[in-house]
Amino acid sequence: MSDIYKSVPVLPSEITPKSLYFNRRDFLKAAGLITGGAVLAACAPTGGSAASADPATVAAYAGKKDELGDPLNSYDDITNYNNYYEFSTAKDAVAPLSKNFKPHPWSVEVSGLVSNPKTYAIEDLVKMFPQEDRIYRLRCVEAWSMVIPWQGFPLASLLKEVQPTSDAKYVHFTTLMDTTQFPAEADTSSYPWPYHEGLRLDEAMNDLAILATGLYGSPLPAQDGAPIRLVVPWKYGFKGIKAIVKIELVADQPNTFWQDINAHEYGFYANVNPNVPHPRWLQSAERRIGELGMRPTLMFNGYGDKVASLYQGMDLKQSY
Ligand SMILES: Nc1nc2c(c(=O)[nH]1)N[C@H]1C(S)=C(S)[C@@H](COP(=O)(O)O)O[C@H]1N2
Ligand SMILES: [Mo]
Repeated sequence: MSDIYKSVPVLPSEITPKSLYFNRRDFLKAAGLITGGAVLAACAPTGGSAASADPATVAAYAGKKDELGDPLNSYDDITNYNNYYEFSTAKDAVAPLSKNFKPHPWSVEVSGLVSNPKTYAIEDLVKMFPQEDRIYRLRCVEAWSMVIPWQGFPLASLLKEVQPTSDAKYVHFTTLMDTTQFPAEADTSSYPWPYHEGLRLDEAMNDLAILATGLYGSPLPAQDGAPIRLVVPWKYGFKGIKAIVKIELVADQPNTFWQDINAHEYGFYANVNPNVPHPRWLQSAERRIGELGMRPTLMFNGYGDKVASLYQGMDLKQSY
């Protein structure tokens, strides 16, 4: 890691404080500038973010819940409250700034320690693997969370296609580097672009880990990582890298974007853990976007029955 990143202010949480964000949304709603909840008109001026969602498809998710009984966050919240530093560090600025992002044509290179390296066109990935519905909680390290109905396919399905060799121990993911589409990437002195992330191979093979290509039954909006992003619901949200162009199988634990910025605050594993406080944010509780109070944060974000065995014998305090 280069020293230049150490001085960077990290994750300036809540640049738009939630109270302001929601007051502004209420104001815009009252002024008739945006529509609420699931009843999005296809051309509603929601900052351009909802243009591709068919309102009937979105409405079909009304009343759905996750396996803990938590209701879904609205399409509107999921597509207007985003962390995506390639566009902006302000959550409500991402949707309007990503309006002209081009998720097609797009290909994903899968390479490194594999028997069958291959570059896949995004259309082929969507055709090759049945797109499954997965309702997952997303818990950001900044102590907010959402419930999101994703469509996608298990990362394991793709890894099985390329056949990792016996030397492959980790998976390294990279976001598109394109300063014409992501103006913030021009400033490489502030952030170690492109965004990059990693998983241990056995984590990547876990059935909960998916590559998402849609949400609410509609194509993945630019602000949520179109055309393809990682979702690993038992880990903090920053592990869910957006706009992936490369997946490389490697022997050694790869660096991650946030580790490169501040390894003391952002670990490689980053499993959701209410018992390990973060230097700047509460981790024992979280605010579900759309709710007023806090709710307790669950170990592994509530997915421990499916993933805790991956970490047997590991000091989970170190895993942060
Ligand atoms: N390429 C890229 N991926 C990213 C980020 C980012 O800034 N750039 N932010 C991460 C963070 S901190 C979170 S919480 C989630 C947010 O996903 P969402 O906006 O779809 O809710 O995306 C993650 N993936
Ligand atoms: Mo995050």
